[in-house]
Amino acid sequence: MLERLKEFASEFFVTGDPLIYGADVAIGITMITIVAVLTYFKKWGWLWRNWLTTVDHKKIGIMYIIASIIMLFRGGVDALMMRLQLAMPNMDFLHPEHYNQVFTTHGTIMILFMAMPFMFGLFNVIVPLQIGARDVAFPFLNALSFWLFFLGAMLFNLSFVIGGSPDAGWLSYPPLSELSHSPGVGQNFYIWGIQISGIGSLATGINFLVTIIKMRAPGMKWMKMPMFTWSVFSTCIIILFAFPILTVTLALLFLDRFAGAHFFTLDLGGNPMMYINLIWMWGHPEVYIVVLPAFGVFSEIVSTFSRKKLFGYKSMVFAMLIISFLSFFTWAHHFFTMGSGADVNAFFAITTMLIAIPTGVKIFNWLFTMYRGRIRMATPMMWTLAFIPCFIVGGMTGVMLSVAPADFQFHNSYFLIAHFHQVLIGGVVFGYFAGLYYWWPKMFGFQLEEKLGKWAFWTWNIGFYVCFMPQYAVGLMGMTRRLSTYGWDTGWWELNFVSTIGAFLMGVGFLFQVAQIADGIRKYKSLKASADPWDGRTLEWSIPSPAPEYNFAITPRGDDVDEWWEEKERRAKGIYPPEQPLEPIHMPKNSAIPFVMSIFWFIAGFGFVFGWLWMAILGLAGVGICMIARSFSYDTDYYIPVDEIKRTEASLRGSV
Ligand code: HEM
Ligand SMILES: [Cu+2]
Repeated sequence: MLERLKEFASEFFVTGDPLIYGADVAIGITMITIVAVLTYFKKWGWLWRNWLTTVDHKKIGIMYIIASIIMLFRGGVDALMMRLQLAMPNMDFLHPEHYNQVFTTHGTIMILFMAMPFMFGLFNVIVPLQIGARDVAFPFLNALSFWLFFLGAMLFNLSFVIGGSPDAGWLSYPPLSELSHSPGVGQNFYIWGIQISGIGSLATGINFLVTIIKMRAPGMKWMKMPMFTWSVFSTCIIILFAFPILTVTLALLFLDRFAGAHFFTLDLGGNPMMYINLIWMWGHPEVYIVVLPAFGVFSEIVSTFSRKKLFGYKSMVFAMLIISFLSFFTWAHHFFTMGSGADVNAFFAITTMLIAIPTGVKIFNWLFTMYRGRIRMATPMMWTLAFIPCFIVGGMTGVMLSVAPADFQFHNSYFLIAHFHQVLIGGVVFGYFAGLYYWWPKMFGFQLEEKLGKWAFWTWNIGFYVCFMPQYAVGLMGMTRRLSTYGWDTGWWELNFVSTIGAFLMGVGFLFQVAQIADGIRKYKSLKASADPWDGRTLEWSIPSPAPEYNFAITPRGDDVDEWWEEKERRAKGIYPPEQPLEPIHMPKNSAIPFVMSIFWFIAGFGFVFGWLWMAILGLAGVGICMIARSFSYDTDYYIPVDEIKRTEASLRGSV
């Protein structure tokens, strides 16, 4: 009996590596500390009422961002481990099979569990405030989306200590990801972690589409919407069409592994290339999903910090919609080498190049917005300025990759790694950082000090170029991606060594950011932010920081793109809007169901990962019961009485 238990435990838990034991201990200690702190300060009730059961879009947004920063840390540690391994030839720090796991978890976590939730966090906090709404269209669904994302991410991360990590790359190509080649449970963790969080992403996409279509302030016509909201709208259209493809593709892969189907196997009629086509039909749109909101953030910041209207508003909108559309017709540029022939490759090469046109239009619009503007160099603007050249180079190398014959050489080399990190870091990460710095006062009610922020900015930026510029070169010299080591005779080591230094500089940048935030939290009383610290232009700056739970005491109007700016101008001339009477505000009630239901999804996912059907069925039954419970709960809303609104407004406005 004891022997069998031991055998089970040694398969169930990941063993044998000191790094993992170290991580086990760290995870254990962190958990115990969290539980101890919550118990000691009697914060369990607070945690439950204010966070775990909340349906408030602002709090959900904050939880998304916290989770994504933790994931940035884990993905970043993965990256540094890989860079350490590659710093010198013949290094023995990560063994090949371990290296495979690390690049797989790094890529998956960075895109799905870092970029996506960071983006959803910004959507959540800002979109309702920008369009003058009280919440999103479906607050309950919104909470459910968050918890599905969170528990999906946790399921994926669990593979680090239980069962073993996936190691077939961030897109899990078959035949490598099939049972024949990956008999362990790692790929199952990959599939279920992404499936569960993917349902949440699809629901968020729908939620924000409906919110933007139905809940804009009176007067806010389509062409009066703030640019960030437009970017969210275009992104959500892509989510709506792309995520179902991901769900189906992973479901088919799971059927192959779980039920012996042959969709993508090498034999019995399966075809791995089918998977690769399908996954990129989601995967390419996915990269536009994460970058468009960054474009939205930059548009807001450029105009606020240049104190000018955004140049070329309409062309910005059309550029984004065209990019959303085109993003669905470029997927095959990821495998020009498949052998589909010159005509097919030419089609996908041209569609890819076409995307450079609307993107170029946007870049010129940002430049023209700055032209003759009175530019202020606060941190959000600095990240925006750094983004522009970085994204131009990243975009240009993308156009180089899209030249099909040339791609036979670039394909799967470090040239590609450098290219996509340049657009993902220079575009997406810099964009979300800029957004976080820009809206931080609105989220938390205090300002971050700029000094550490500037240190973070410079270390990240210098680190970025030091890390990735050498990779273009080493890629052209023949170094391929997913390579766990190389010899002295390759002539690659100097460039790799420099690259590793750059990676660690970015790590230092991250530490500066953590220090900046910790410092801000310590001194938050003295850093109190006003309602409108940047002299903003859109409606979110018209209400106190942080926004009260009902957002707007009186529904605002949205007659102009820069409604709040116009309003300030009118007020300066002494024209005030007529007093409007306050009315009770209709609000959604908190609910435990999203949290509990997602826990059941987690249980079901875990059951499927290990092929324990009883557990999967138990989990799914729990999900079903939660759905039924929700259908029969009628007590889901309440009104905030006028007195209470008056009190809240007086205390918030009084201190501003
Ligand atoms: C912070 C600095 C970063 C560094 C130093 C870094 C470094 C690396 C390294 C060394 C690899 C493995 C290359 C290989 O062996 O093939 C890699 C792969 C990858 N990275 Fe990063 N990375 C960083 C940030 C990011 C970010 C922010 C994202 C996405 C938002 C990202 C997405 C990916 C993806 C998708 C892969 C491919 C994984 C695969 O081959 O399956 N990385 N990165
Ligand atoms: Cu692509």
